Amino acid sequence: MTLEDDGISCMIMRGGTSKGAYFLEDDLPADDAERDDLLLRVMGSPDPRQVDGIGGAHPLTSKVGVVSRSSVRDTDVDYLFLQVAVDQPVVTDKQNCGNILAGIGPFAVERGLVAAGDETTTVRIRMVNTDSIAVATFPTPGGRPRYSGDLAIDGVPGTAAPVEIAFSDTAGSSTGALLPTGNVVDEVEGVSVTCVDNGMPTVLVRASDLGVAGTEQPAHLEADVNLAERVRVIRLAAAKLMGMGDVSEATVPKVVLLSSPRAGGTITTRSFLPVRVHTSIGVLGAQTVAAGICIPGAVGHDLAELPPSNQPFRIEHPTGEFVVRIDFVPGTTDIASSVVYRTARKLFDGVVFPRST
Ligand code: NQM
Repeated sequence: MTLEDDGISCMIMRGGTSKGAYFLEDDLPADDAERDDLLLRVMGSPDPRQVDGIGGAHPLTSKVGVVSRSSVRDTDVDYLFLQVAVDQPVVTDKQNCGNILAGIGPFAVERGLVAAGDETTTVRIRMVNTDSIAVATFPTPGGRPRYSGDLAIDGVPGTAAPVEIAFSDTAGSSTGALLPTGNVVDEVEGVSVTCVDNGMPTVLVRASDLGVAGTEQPAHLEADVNLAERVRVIRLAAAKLMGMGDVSEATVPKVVLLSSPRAGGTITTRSFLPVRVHTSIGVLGAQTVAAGICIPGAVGHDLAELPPSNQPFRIEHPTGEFVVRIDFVPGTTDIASSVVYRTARKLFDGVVFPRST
């Protein structure tokens, strides 16, 4: 029998504003190339509609979380994030994902990797992509994850149970430094940019420098072919300065267009994924924007309405705002830790049958 005939145990979850397929590492091939080939066939890639697989035909719904018992002391589980391209035969582990992360704790309890606590459960998660730690806490009354609850997050209809996620070592976790080029501002392709990495390598650009307001809806920005080309060349050139090499096949760094806040928040964002435009903003993406705009002289610093200390950052995006609480090392703009609230929901649990090779 083959995996095509027997299928593979799989849970589909919404994690934050994303959706993905969650697997136990042991249920997937040990060889990375074989695993990636299998995941393309599970998700239905490459195909713009992913019609022959379970992918959702958008980068935000073509994601995979791979979970195992942690081999590292002081953490409970290892979480490897894999982005499965929609219309290309590409699976990449080069980026992390804080939205799919929101489902990892509940999934670990569902699969028996972590014992549930009495009312709530805290799971220490090693994010393998960036070798950094996230601590997730969520309700588990009666020993099972409870998904229903009262928390609304922008970009998701309705309400669900909160998943609190605390991060402590995100600065430079993908590139080695909060400011990977060593500069607060670089000139790239005639535009001032700030390259920053607080968990998600990102190139901050003033929206007005690219001839847009920064409040346009994603479909409008995606339809602008001149803008797409400017974003593409800026990203490729900035990535070289960030020490990331040729990123033409990679999904990082992201390019985020910044403009002043319009709804009482901290800053307005439009985040390129890097081709499609995010309908909200990523978790680590939002934390990276927050970290960047705090730095005096950085792109966006003069556009931002920075919150008073002890108040959260409210990062405005196309479907609302993303709230992130950041604790700084006293007297500096260095990030000590951050906390976000997400929700996650089990949508389906069963067996998935990949397309044959
Ligand atoms: O930045 C999309 C998402 C993400 C990433 C992306 C994310 C994060 O919203 O932590 O969550 O930027 O590709 O799922």
